[in-house]
Order: sequence, then structure tokens, then C-alpha cells
Amino acid sequence: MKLLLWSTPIGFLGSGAGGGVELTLINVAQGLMQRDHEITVLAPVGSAIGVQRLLNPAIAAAQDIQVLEVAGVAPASAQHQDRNSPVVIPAHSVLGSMGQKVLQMQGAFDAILNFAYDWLPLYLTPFLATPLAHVISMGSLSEVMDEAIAQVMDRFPQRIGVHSKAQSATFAGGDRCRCLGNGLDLSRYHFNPHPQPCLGWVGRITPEKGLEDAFAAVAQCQIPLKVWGALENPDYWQRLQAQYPQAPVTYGGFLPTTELQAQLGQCQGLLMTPRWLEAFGNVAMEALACGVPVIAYDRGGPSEIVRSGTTGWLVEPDSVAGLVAAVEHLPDLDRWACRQQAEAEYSLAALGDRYEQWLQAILADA
Ligand code: HBI
Repeated sequence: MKLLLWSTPIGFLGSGAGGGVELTLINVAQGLMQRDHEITVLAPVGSAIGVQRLLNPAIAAAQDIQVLEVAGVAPASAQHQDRNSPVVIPAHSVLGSMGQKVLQMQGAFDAILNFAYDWLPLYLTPFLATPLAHVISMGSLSEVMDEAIAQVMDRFPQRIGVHSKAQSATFAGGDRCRCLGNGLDLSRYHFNPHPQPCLGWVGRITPEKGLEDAFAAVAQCQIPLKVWGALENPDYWQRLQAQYPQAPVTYGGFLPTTELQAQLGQCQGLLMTPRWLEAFGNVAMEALACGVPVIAYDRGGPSEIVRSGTTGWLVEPDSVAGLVAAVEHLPDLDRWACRQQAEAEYSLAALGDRYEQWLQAILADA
């Protein structure tokens, strides 16, 4: 099929501003290209370079994926809105321009997959001749988005895709969403059987990720913690360092996949401490791919990824004591079992298969 992937307007691909959805889009593109579908990506200016950096050259020869760049002003982040925030379309809106381009180009594609967590693409769904489906990358955040998702679900039940059951449960009628999980290019992640005495934490450094609990846990168990991710909220980082001066924590920067997996693979375990409902938890997949067991709060996407007692430990949400106890039981786990789970459930082949089946269901319903 000829497919158009409508990327998040929040930042160009490779900027890190889109967090997990950047990885999701690139991995879905690669999984579908491996099955000979033709992929075009519509994304903010700067994405063409970003995509070339994120793609594995062995899978996608650079010219295989077309990136159409759109200029314009990004919308406010959906995460930082409150439940009754209205939709705001600024002047020179990149999202508005993306919508116009999709309307113009739709005839060239068999289907369009939207990865933006925004009102406009959802609203446009019934006005397009080409089937437009949506990969919803976060749980319920606002009334206006919930309503737009529900309207699409009522009219086109096949066209709302989510990452996990926990995420779909946050939406009314969420049980009708298509659960797609997620996936990554395992050939870029190397199994490391021999960890260093340290723990890892990966994610955008911002309050909803609950990094303070990881600080509190290592302040207690005194195992060095390495933190990687976009320093989205520097004040928050400063506050944590002041609040936990005795916590052995170092910041490793926002690393591209190749370096991240090399450093992550050295960890005895990954700590996942989300305050909010993680729709999936890409970093859990990345850790498992390197043989790193995952200690995660038993909430949201990670609770559907971690096999507690086998490939990690699920901990009572917001319990620092629970994190500390789980760290002590990391040596009970087999690192190879972690890699095996990644290969069975999160490979590009498994991901491409789930998306291809979804696309066939969408076209059958069109
Ligand atoms: N906000 N308005 C808007 N649109 C997005 O697509 C978006 C966002 N905030 C965060 C975000 N996407 C991604 O970081 C998550 O989907 C993972």
C-alpha cells in the first residue's frame, strides 16, 4: 500500500519534543517498509534530517522514505493543558498547514495514519475520501480530545489505534480501540549479559515522569543512578538535586538510540516511575532489548509489558519502598529472558504485522 504517516506537530522528528511518538512513527514506518509498503511522512521542518538519523540504513535505504516538511507554529503540548482547555490554533499553525496538505494529497495514498495527539486530524476524518486512522499516543487528557476520539470511534470503529489496554480504558468506549502495542528495531539494541553496578532511568525530565521517586530510591539503596532524556524542565532537575543531595545520580544527556542502548545495557535494572498513565513505555522495550530488567510502577502501559518476577518487577504505584525492595531482587532475574521477550513481542516484524492487519481491517471497513 501507499501510506501517508501524519507526524506530531509538537516538534520535528528527531527533536525529542515528540517523546515516544517519534520512535513509534519511525519504527512503524520501518516495519511497514520491510513488508514492501511505500511510506511518506508529513512532519515539521527539520524532520527530513531527523528521520535519516533515526532510520536504520540497513532496513530503509534513505530514498525509500519520503519526508514532506511543513513549516509553521507548533500547538501547545496536549500534556500541559487541563481537562477543559479549548483547542488553540495559532497563526501560521503547522497543524493547519499539515491538514491542508493532507486534504490536497490524499488521493495519492491508500490510507493515512495520523500520529498527532490533536483535535484537527480527528475532526477531519469524515471529510476525507482516503481512510484516515489514528495512532493515539497518550491516555485521556482533555474533554475536547475525548469527544473528538469518541466521534471517530462511533462513525469508524476500526480507526482508533492505541498502545495498551490501560490507555484505551481511559477513553469512553475504549474497549473498541485497536490495541497495537509498540515495537522497535531490535538490530540496533545489543544484549548485554554483564551489567555494571548501576541503575538507569530514561525519559523526558519533567514532573509527570516522577523522577523524584528514583532519586529517593537510590538515596536509600546508594546504587548509582544514570538518567538519560530531554531536559525538558531544568528547574525540576535542579530541585531534585537540592532535595536529594545524597542521591548518587548523574545526568547522561539526551542520547541517540545507538549510544543510549549501549549505556542502558550496562544497567542492572531500569526504573520506571511514571506519575501519569504511560500509554505504553517505549523505554521498557528498549531496556528489555538490551537484557535489562524493568522495575516499574504497576500502572499504565509498563504494567502490560513487564512480566513481574521474570523480566522485571511491578511495584505498588508511588511506593519508593517498593522500588528499593525490587532493586534488591534484580539478581533473581535472567537477563536473557528480557531479550527473548523483546524478540517475541516487540520486533519490527511483530509490529509491522500488527499494523498491516489493522490497515487491512480499516480498508475492509472503508
Ligand atoms: N501535544 N498538541 C500536541 N500534539 C501532539 O502530537 C503531542 C503533544 N504532546 C506530547 C506528544 N505529542 C508526544 O510527546 C506524546 O504523544 C508521546
